[in-house]
Amino acid sequence: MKNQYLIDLLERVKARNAGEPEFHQAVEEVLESLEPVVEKNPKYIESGVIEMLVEPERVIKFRVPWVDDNGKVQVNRGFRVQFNSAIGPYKGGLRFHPSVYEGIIKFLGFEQIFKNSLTGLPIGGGKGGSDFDPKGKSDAEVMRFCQSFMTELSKHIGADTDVPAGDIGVGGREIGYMFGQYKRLKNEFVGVLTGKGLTYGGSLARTEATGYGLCYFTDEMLRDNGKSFKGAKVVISGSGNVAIYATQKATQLGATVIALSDSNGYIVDEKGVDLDAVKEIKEVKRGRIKEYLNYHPEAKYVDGGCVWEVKCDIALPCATQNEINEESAKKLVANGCFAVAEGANMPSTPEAIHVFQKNGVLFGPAKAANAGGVATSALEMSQNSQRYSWTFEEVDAKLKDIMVNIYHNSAKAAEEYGMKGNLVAGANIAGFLKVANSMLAYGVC
Ligand code: NDP
Ligand code: 2IT
Repeated sequence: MKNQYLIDLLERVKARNAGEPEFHQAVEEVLESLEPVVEKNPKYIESGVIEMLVEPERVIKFRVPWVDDNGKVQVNRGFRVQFNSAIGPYKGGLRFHPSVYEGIIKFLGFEQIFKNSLTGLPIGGGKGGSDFDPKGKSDAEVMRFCQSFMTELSKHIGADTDVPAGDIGVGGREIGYMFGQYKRLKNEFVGVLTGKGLTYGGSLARTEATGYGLCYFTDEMLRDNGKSFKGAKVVISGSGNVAIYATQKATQLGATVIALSDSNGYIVDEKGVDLDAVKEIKEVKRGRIKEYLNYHPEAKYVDGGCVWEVKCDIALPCATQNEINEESAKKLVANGCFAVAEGANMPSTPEAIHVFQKNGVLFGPAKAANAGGVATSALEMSQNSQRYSWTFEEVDAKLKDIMVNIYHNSAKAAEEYGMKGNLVAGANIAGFLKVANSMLAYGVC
C-alpha cells in the first residue's frame, strides 16, 4: 500500500482493535483494494466515509448463562456486531464455536458489508455468535443455550433492524430454537431470522444456497476462462452445510469430488464422495468424517492431515478462516490446481492469495463466491414480507442469476480500476461503491 491516508488509517484500526488479527487482516485487504478508487475519487477520503466504514455502528456483548444436563450452570459469551446499515437492515449469520471472540465476529461482520452489497439486495452487514461449543452437547442443552442467547439478543434485533442466520455451528436446529424463543418473547411471528424450517417461514433452497451458489459462481469464472467443472477433480474442505451442498452441485456439474474433511482429518474417495453417506454422518448422526470408512472401507482416512495435500484441479475451501496458508497454496499449485473459490469466509491467508495470483490460478474470493447463502436469506426475507413462498426452482434460478452477476460485476470493477482478472480487488471495489455512495448521501452519521 502506498497511499499515506490508507496506511495511517490501517495503523489506527490496528491500535484501536488490538489483539484482533483476523479483523486487521480483513480491513487491510479491503483498504489495499481501495487504493485506486480513492486516488481517482478523493471524496471518499475527504468525506470520512472510509473511517466510518471500519468502525462498527454498534457492538453488543453479553452473558449467556444456561444449565447443563448435570444441573450445573455454564456461562458463555454472546456477541452481535451491527457493522453497517447504509443499504439495509444488518444481516449476517451467528457462529457458535469455541474460537469465537470479538475479533472473529468483527472480521466476519466487516466482510459481510461488502458481500451483502455485492448481492444487489438491500441488506446491511452484521455478524454474531458465541464461544459455546455445540459438539458433544445434548439437544436439550443446545435448546437451553439457544433460548438464553435469544433472551438477550431479542432486545437488539428485528425484521427491519437486524436479521441473523446460521454460520459454523448454527443450522436448522439452532435457528428453530432461537426463532421459537423470539416469537414467545415478542408475541410476534416475523421474519427476524433466516434459515428457518420450511413449515415456519423458511425458504426453499436456503439450505443448499451457499454451496450451490459457490458452484454457480465458480462455473461462471471457469467458463469465462475457457475451463469447466466437467471431468475435473475437486477437493473440498469441511463437511458441514457449505461443503455438502458444494459437493452436490459440483458433482451435478460434471466434477468428481474426491476429498472432504473435518477438524480431525480428511477422507479421500477417488470414485467420488458418496454424499448420502456424508449426509447421514453429518446431518443425522452429527458424527466425524472418519466414519465414512464404515460405509466405504476402500476409501482412505488421514487423521490430522491437511486436505490441501490431495492432488486436484479445483479447490473449494468450505471450513474456516486461514485454513490455506502459503505452504498449502504452493502445494496446490505444484499439484496442478487451476482454480480456487472460497466457500468459507477468508479461508486463504494473504500469502496464499499471493501465491495463487502469481501463478495464474483463477481465484474467487469469499465475499463474491459465498454470497449465495446471504442472498437467499434476503430472498427469504422478501417471501416473509409478502407472506408468500416461491418454489425451489424459482429461488434456485434467482440464486444462479445473482451469482453470475456477482462474478461479472467483480470482474468489471477490477478491469475498470486497472486490475483485470483480480477478483479480490474487483469484489472489494464493487461492494464498497454502493455502500460508500449511500453513506455519502447520508452525510456525517
Ligand atoms: P458447519 O458448522 O455446517 O460446518 C463447518 C465445517 O468446517 C465442519 O466440517 C467443521 O469441522 C469445519 N471446521 C469448522 N471450524 C474449523 C476449524 N477451526 N478447523 C478445522 N475445521 C473446521 O458450517 P458451515 O458449513 O455453515 O460454514 C462453513 C464456512 O462457510 C464458514 O467459514 C462460514 O463462515 C462460511 N459460510 C457459511 C454460510 C452459510 O450459509 N452457512 C454462508 C457463507 C459462508 P468440525 O465439525 O470438526 O468442527
Ligand atoms: O457468512 C455468511 O454469509 C453467512 N453465514 C450467511 C448469512 C445469512 O444471513 O444468511
